[in-house]
Amino acid sequence: MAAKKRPTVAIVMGSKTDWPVMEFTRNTLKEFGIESTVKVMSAHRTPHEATEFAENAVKNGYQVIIGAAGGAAHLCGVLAGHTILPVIGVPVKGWSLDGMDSLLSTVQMPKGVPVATVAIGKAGAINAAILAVQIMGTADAALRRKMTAYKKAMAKEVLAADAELQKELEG
Ligand code: RP5
Repeated sequence: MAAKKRPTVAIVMGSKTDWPVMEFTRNTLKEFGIESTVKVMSAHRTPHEATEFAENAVKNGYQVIIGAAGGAAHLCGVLAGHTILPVIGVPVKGWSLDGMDSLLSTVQMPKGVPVATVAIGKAGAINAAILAVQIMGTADAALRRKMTAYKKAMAKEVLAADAELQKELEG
């Protein structure tokens, strides 16, 4: 039996309620053959665990951390403050303000500690995975080839949708 690959990406969510969105991240990574660890850890509710996880992330073989949180979304900033790995932040829609609170509290990091913040919600969850693949692809030719194929497939889909629309408009 082949040994299971060690995960290179960590997905860290502030709550299990973020999972319906962050499942898109895990599934997109899987499309590229990338294993991920998924953890629930909160900057506010379990600050010790979140800090410890980030501090040990390099030692544990991770190359990228993807964080996700809603509301006063400090998780990604805390993770970024405790690791030298790139941290990608997904703002999750909270219970009010339509995700603007999560977006601003994730993106507005002080100089020296970036969080690569993607779009709010599902699009961001998918893009976080794509960005992680692109980051890791800088040192991995096979991943770069997969990214090229992914982009080609995406373009093909758009062109097919356009052809279908043109037909409908003509008919
Ligand atoms: C954040 O608060 C979590 O990331 C989640 O998006 C939000 C609400 O958490 P729950 O109250 O649903 O656990 O920390």
